[in-house]
Amino acid sequence: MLSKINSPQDIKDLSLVELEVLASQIRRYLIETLEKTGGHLSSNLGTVELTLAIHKVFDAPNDRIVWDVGHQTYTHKILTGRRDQLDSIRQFGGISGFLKCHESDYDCFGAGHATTSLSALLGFIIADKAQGRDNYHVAVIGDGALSGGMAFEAMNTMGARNQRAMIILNDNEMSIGHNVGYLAKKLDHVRNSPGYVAAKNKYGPNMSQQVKKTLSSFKKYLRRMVMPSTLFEELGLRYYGPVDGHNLEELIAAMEIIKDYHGPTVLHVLTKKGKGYGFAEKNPILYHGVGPFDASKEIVEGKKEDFSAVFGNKLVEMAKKDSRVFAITAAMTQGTGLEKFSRTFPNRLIDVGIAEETAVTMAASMALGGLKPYLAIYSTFLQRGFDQLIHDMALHQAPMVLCIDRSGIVGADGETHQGIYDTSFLSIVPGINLWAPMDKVELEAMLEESLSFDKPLAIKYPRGNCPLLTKELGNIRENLLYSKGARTLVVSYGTMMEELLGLYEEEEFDLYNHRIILPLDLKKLGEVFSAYERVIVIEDNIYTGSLAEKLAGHFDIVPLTLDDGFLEQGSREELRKSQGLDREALRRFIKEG
Ligand SMILES: Cc1ncc(C[n+]2csc(CCOP(=O)(O)OP(=O)(O)O)c2C)c(N)n1
Repeated sequence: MLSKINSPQDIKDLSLVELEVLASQIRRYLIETLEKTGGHLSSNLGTVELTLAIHKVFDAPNDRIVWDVGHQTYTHKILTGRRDQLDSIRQFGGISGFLKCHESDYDCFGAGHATTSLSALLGFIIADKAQGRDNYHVAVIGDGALSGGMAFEAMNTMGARNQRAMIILNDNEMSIGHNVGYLAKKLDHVRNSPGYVAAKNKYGPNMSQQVKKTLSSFKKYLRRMVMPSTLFEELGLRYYGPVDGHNLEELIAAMEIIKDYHGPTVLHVLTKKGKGYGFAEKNPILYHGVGPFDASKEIVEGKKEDFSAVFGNKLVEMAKKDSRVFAITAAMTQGTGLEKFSRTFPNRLIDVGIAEETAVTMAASMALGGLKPYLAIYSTFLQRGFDQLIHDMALHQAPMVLCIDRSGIVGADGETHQGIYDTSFLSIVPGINLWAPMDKVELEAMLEESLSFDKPLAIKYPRGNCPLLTKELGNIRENLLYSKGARTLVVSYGTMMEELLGLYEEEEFDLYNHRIILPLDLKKLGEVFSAYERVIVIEDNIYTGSLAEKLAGHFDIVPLTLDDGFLEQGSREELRKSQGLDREALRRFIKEG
């Protein structure tokens, strides 16, 4: 059946039984494909029926369907003409792992970062109404994404405007890890509320028959749950649910009943992350994002020595001897290497949910309040806390530490996730100190040094393996010159250093490890640079705002950076090559200019 589905029109006339068969075929296709490509497995297995129901009930692309983050939209891609391209997902030149407006007319709004969907939906409602369109507006947002402030900002306006909209809350009790915060508890209450349990017990597995018998009694059931969900009602959104997100009949009936309500509604849908694939159901965190794997076997997590793990281990060591050390994460405990910290010091890890703005401001006041907070955050997500960096951290000179993970090229997640802007946007934050270790020794030394550092500090490091390159550390608060008396000097830091140290062994140039990126010590740099005929500055950051651009304002240097703009998806090697930053291109550039 799956091979005949080329657009949402092809599912409109399918019977319930046929849709159920299609759902299981899609699940199998997802597992078989992701085995080869990798991708966001658990979240996608959880949204198969939900996506089928949405495309059955609504008429995309005329009706607007906005997906939050977009990592759970593989079934949507399959149903909207991209089935045969799924095996290129997240690869160089292939389809995106998220939604992109230019990839399909059915992707009305692209994303990658969480919690933009409700604000985006609001904009479409206003635009469509203003131009006389009478289409439906649907947003799908996860319970994790709902922890972000933008969702509440948008609901606040939606409630006041009181225009027709359906917010589908895809509640699987998980963000990437377990969901946190009071809201998560509140949603949990709904699952376990006497009302829901009683209704489930009354209609039980026969809920579907109940639906068939009379839609109006199902409607009553949907509204019985108002009690535990006053949160939405108080904001002026009408709450319905919860419904079983893997029961197509329930889902379709609920959407049909609610869709013509004149104001904004919330349909609370309960799903299971990893649904239908035992290993992923058992460990949805591990299967949230996977590389290629063998579906017949459980993935065994190897011991990692990436930058995140080195950071996490070192922070545990520091916290043991200094009770001021606290860790902060915005829903990224696993990704940022803080799992061990969370087990060792559960009360000293503050997970604020997908709320980067709060994470930055809270870190600032924790620091002013006498603690030593380490905010571990991906470069790309720190973008959301930019105002807070200036207004709360810098203005107060708060001695907090930003531990910026996934700096530089990140790879398969593409444009929305590249960490290629951080040197640029941090460099305009007044008084910022920005350090970039090239390896394990430097990262550990910088973290150690940070304990007694009393100004705002950002330490940035890339995704992936943390090498051991240091032969001589020197004073970690200063930059380091590797010299063989050449006439060309290459200046770089962090991620690019591994490749450059390799080339240094083979080619005729000196190398300056500019690990203290900011502030610039112009006097010292002037002295160093004056000994060379040519100075090349190499970085995996866009040119505007880069170290290279700053140095070009003072010295005669040749920049080699990433191009300004967006950087697509692909492996780090492919992307470096596309930007002339791979080993051979670097060699040529250094030799020939
Ligand atoms: C602003 C931002 N912070 C962090 C992330 C990383 N992230 C991607 S998916 C995800 C969990 C989202 O949970 P939920 O919305 O419940 O979706 P689920 O995967 O459970 O379906 C997180 C934290 C992000 N994409 N954007």
